[in-house]
Amino acid sequence: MTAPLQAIIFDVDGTLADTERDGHRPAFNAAFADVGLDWEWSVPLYGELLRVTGGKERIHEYLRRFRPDFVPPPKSGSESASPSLDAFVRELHRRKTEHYVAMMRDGVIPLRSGVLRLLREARDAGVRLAIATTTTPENVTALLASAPEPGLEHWFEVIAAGDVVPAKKPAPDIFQLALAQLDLPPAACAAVEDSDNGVRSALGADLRALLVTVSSYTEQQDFTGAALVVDRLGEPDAPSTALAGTLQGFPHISLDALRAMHRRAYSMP
Ligand code: XBP
Ligand code: MG
Repeated sequence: MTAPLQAIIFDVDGTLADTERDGHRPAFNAAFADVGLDWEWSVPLYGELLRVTGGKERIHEYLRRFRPDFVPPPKSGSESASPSLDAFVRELHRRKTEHYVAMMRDGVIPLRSGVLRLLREARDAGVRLAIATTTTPENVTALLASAPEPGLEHWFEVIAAGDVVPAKKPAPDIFQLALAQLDLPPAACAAVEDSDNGVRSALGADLRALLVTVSSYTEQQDFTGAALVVDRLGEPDAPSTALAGTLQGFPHISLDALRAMHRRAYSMP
C-alpha cells in the first residue's frame, strides 16, 4: 500500500513563475553589458541555450558554440594575466544573479496562475512543501519575497537549489536531495515541473506522481512519463486544460486534484 500524499516538491523557473524569458534572459544580457561584452541573448537563442540547465553552464555552452575563440579580458586596472575562463564565467554569473535579484525585488515576474492558491491549500492541509531547482538560492528567495504573501519562503520546509548537488537537472540529484531532506520516499510525494529536463530529473528520482505545467519555452517538449500535463494550475475562474493524462473531472489543480493524480500514479483506489 502506497503512502498518502505527504509533500509536494516544486520546480521554480517556469513552474512557480515564468521567469526565463523576461527574468533570467535580460539579467544575463545586463551582466554582459556591465563588462562591455556585446553579446545579446535573443528570445529564440535563449530558448536553445535553455537546453543546458544552470546559468554558469549555460554561459559555457554559449561560448563553446558561438564564441569558441573568446579569451577573458584582464580585469580593468590590472596588469596581471587574464582570469581563467571558469573564474570569468563565475564573476559574470555573479553579476547576472545581482541583476536577477533586483528585478525580482521590483516584482517584474508574478507567480503563475494557481500557484499561491495551491500552496495555501497544501499548507492548510498539513501537506509539506519543498523546492528542487537548478537556480541559485538567492533567486528563489527573491522570487518568493516578491509574492503577495509575506513570509512565503518559510512555507517551504526544504529549498534544494543550485550548486549544492554534483549534477544539475536532468540528473536526479536535486530531487533526491529534496527527498532526503524531507526524509520521505518518492511514493509519498508529488512533484510539479515545467520542462523535459525537469521531468527526467524527477522520474530519475522515482517521483511518479509528476505534474507538468507547461511554460512559454517548454510547450513543445516531450513529457513522456509524467502523470499529467496541463497548461497551468489554474483557478476556479480560470480552469486548467489537460494536454496529456486526465484531470479526472477537476476543473483546475486543487490539492484534491493533486491527491487524485498521486493515487492514480500508484494505482490506488
Ligand atoms: C532553471 C535553470 C536555471 C535558470 C538560471 O531550470 O536552468 O539555470 O535558467 O539560474 P529548472 P542560474 O527550472 O529546470 O530548475 O543562473 O541561477 O543558474
Ligand atoms: Mg523549470
